[in-house]
Amino acid sequence: MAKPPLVFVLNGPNLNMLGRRQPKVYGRATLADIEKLCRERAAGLGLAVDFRQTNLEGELVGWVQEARKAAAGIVINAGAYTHTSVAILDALLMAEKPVIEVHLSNVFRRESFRHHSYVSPAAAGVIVGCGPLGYALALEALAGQLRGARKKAR
Ligand code: DHK
Repeated sequence: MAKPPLVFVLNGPNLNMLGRRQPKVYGRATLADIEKLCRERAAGLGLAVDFRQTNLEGELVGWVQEARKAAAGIVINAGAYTHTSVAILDALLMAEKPVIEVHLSNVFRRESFRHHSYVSPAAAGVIVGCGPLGYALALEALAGQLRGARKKAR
């Protein structure tokens, strides 16, 4: 049987603190809970998941570069780097893979500096404010993108 397409689920700074970090904004789920949710949803969609978190911008850039060869698509919550990182945008544009951007909180109800995303220009879709469910929705959206790409290739 063919291997399931691999999706990188990449998480940026401070997301390792979920569960303890401003629960009113980010909820009580931990990153381990979100990883479990992703693995379950991915299995149902016929996808494999490589789930990672880092507090370092350069490491995120490296992982996006790695995805260029190793992954079929990318789900990314770049945390605060969403609002600052041209380097992550450049890496995502170079990856030429379907990208879905996720944010747990509704960034548009928060400070204005969170309203701008450097990730969005490289994203096929953006999911904000749905909490951990947003990751499951992102995987569903990505599965749809990958199915579409396969149909076109036939
Ligand atoms: C996570 C962060 O760490 C923030 O810096 C973003 C995002 C929002 C989230 O909602 O998942 O502004």
